[in-house]
Amino acid sequence: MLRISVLGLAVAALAFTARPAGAFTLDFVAEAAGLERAFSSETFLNAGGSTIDVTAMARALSDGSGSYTTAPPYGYLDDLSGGKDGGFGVCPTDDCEGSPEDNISLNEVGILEFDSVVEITSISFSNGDHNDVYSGTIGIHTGATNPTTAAGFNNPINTATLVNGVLGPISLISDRFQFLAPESFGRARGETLKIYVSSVTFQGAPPIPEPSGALLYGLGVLGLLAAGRRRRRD
Ligand SMILES: [Ca+2]
Ligand SMILES: [Ca+2]
Ligand SMILES: [Ca+2]
Repeated sequence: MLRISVLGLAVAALAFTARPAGAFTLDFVAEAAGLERAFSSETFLNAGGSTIDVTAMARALSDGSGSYTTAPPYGYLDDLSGGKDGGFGVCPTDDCEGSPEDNISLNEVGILEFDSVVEITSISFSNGDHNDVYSGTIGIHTGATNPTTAAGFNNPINTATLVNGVLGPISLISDRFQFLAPESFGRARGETLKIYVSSVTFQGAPPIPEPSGALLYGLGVLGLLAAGRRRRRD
């Protein structure tokens, strides 16, 4: 009887701890429209007007055979090509205007850093030809560490699960996400194995269960009742 009451109060208490309201979409295709550019780091979204900032950056795998062993690459926003979506890519220099190196290719890593923990629920990708991504494995690494190999990425996702280039619904919870193209997971290279991150949909992280004021109050009342019962029995 007592256990059931405590459980009921705990459930009621959790219901009060709601996650930040709303889902947000970070639309890199829209961000790039008419304003294609390279950046070392750039903040893109102030979600909900005040709550969540997202900063995009780039780095290279340090053990890779790519051409970035000396200088770090730049993040890049690539505009439409032939009317087809591009988005967030990585450029080896600060200028990829008219260059095919503007996407995330072999050993390049695109990074999104949020200023609070979020849950990513879907991601859309385009490939180097600005078509939907359908082949290979995309690496998404969550957390603060910087893996130096593709194998070190903790969320390698087979793109066979993508529909129209969209990965979702998924649940990736972190404040830092790193993206690696299919090219980095094998010897094959080609435009179909490069990626742009076209858009990311996310919401505030699910609440971590913790005693709330309501639960503590409920437990206090139960304690008083139990004490009263013990006193009567004595
Ligand atoms: Ca392009
Ligand atoms: Ca371009
Ligand atoms: Ca590139």
